[in-house]
Amino acid sequence: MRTISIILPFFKYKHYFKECLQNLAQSTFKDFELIVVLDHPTEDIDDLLEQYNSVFDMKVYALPEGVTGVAACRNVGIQEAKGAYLYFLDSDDYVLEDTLQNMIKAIDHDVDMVYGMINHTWNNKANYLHKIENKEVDEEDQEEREQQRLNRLSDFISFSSYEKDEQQAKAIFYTMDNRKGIRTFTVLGNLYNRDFVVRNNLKFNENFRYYCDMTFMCPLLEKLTSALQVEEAIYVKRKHNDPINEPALSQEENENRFNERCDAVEYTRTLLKEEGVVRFCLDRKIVSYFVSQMAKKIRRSQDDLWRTEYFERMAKTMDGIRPEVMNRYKRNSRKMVAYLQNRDLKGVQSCVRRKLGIKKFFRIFKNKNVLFKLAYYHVYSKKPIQENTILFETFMAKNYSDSPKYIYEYIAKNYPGKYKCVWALNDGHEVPYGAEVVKRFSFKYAYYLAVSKYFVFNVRQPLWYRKREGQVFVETWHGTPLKRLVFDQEEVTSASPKYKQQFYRQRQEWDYLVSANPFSTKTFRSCFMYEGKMLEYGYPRNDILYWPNKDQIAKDLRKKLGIPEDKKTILYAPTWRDDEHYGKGEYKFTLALDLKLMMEKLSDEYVVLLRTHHYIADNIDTTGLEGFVYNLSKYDDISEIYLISDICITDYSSVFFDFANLKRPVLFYTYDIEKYKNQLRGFYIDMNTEVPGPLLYTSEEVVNAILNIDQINEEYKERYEEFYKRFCCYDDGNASKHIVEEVFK
Ligand code: C2G
Repeated sequence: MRTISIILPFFKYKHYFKECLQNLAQSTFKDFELIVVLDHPTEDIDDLLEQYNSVFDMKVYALPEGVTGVAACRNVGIQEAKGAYLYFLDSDDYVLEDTLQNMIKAIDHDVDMVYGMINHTWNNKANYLHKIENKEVDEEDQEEREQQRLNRLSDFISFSSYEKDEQQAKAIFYTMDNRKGIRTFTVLGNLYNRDFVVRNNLKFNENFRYYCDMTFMCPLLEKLTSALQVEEAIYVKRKHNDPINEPALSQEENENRFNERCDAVEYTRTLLKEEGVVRFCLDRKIVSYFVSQMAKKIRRSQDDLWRTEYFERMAKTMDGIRPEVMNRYKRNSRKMVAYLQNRDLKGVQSCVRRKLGIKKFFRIFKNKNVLFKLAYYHVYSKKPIQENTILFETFMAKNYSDSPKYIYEYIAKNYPGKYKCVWALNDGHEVPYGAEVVKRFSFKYAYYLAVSKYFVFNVRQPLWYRKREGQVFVETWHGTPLKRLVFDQEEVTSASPKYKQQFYRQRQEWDYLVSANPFSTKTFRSCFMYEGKMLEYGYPRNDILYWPNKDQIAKDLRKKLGIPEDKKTILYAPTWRDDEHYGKGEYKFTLALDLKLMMEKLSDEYVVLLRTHHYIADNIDTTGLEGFVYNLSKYDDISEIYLISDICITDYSSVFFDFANLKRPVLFYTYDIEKYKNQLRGFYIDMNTEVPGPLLYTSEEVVNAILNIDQINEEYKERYEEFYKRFCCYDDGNASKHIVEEVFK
């Protein structure tokens, strides 16, 4: 007999399932059987099953026609299991190498349940471990939380001691009470003694799609006679970062969900003792759900169901709560529940208002920055829209550059006085042609977000922006995509895990999206799931590369920057790395290019123009390289820098798509390409065969390439031509003109 039977239901998302199996194969504990139960999958997973059949002692079952759901899968698993212990594993989650081993090691007597820890993540194992190693989980914060948990535990034990001994109370606390919210009411992460489960005939209720866990877990906890905690046994529960295309069960939208929640609670109650502590916990969870989540919906939701049918349904469930449950709630929550039980909607609403009002007050008190948002919602958004006002923003107001700059200048030159132009710029520096400058996230900024008719942004609008009817949003974006973006990106490591969900809403507010080439058009449609109007005229930011006076501009700029007349220039413009950051929007950059070596070998002929990405917070130390390295990281506009660059070196930045308009040589210093491609981002085009220059892996190779640049030009001539035709085909110096004529008719 195997020690553990792992029960693994599979419904969809093969790539997660694959990862789950890969991680399980790395488990140091091997004495388990794997019971895979298929819930009518539509993806072809035969290859996976075949591959892992030889790795595990694996049995595969399929649910019969007409039967579906995770509850049914798990019941089949329980029925077929032969192991001493049961372990439920979901196909989109994973365990760490030592999870199972640690649990089994700790068992020194016969126990009904061994409960481990659940850690939540949005990432695959490599990125999850990276975050843990880099202590992105704040230790102080963790200690504080652990302390709070212990306080709550001792409170819980003293309160529940009338029925259970301390060990069991602790088990109930950890598996029911301590796991945040009713949503994470889960059977995952624990080992269950199979004998105990079978003896007590414990099963999942198959009528419930979302809330079946409580129907198994609650009676189990009530019958528990012994339990053991193993904190080092971590179950990694993964949230899906794409709830639009790949929702997890917990993210699925289904109008039946709410009623099911109430039904499941009511059904589970029938399995429990009226005055038992498990019943107490169950009731407490539904009360907490009501006062913290549902109440908000009763007040704010556009959907009237929350004030009618759902309100009634919740009231019915709430009629059944044990009276002592309410003793532990604050006065306002107690009143809210009492009003609900009396079917008094107005009463509930007034309690919610009070609760939210107090919350808002404390938020303002703690962070005065929210004041401008309140002004935005409650004052500015009620003012009329100003028909001729345009708000411009580039890279979160860090500089005056990119396509919004060129669109603005075109308007200023060709329609003087017609529009009131406003620029968001954090350092408040002046811009030509007299636009008003406002700081991002200030009262004035909030004001113009509310009243401007037009918006020209090269990044996303703030999350709190709500587009008003009549407003026109032009999104220029900021580069032809080489690295995978948003919905085409499997892992989201650097942005908020809710990135895709937020993006989905934000892109619906765009009326126009600028595309520099047919490739971008196609890619943006997929990666942004964008269905709106595409402006396919090239990038306004590249107009300058075609202007007739571009040589004069270059000459003036070289002079302004003090670049010696007799030297050629090498622009080094790398991008940022998703996994190397200090805080939000602040990234580390370690220079991997040996500038000293370059100086030694190249300084007779060249100087280097160093330009880091605007996300990079590190100031690159160029001591000892004076006169050879010019750090232009703070210079507003990279398009102007292209004009004075003879060679461009980048890595995975989109800069080369733009620079190629000049038909000057491009080199790729891709020292970490494997990691970037496989772990961090992935690419849309093959860097080995499609980019217009060589991939170089060491500083020596870079130096040699520059010394032999004519040879490289010759070697890459054909590929460069093809690349130019494919990516620079729209740019002709008139993108701003076309866009302005189309948008501002
Ligand atoms: N940029 C710059 N200096 C750098 C790197 C980038 O000025 N060292 C500017 C360029 O205009 C570039 C833009 O920032 O085109 C975007 O930078 P990327 O390195 O391509 O990275 P990212 O901001 O992630 O945008 O579709 C494009 C993608 O969204 C990439």
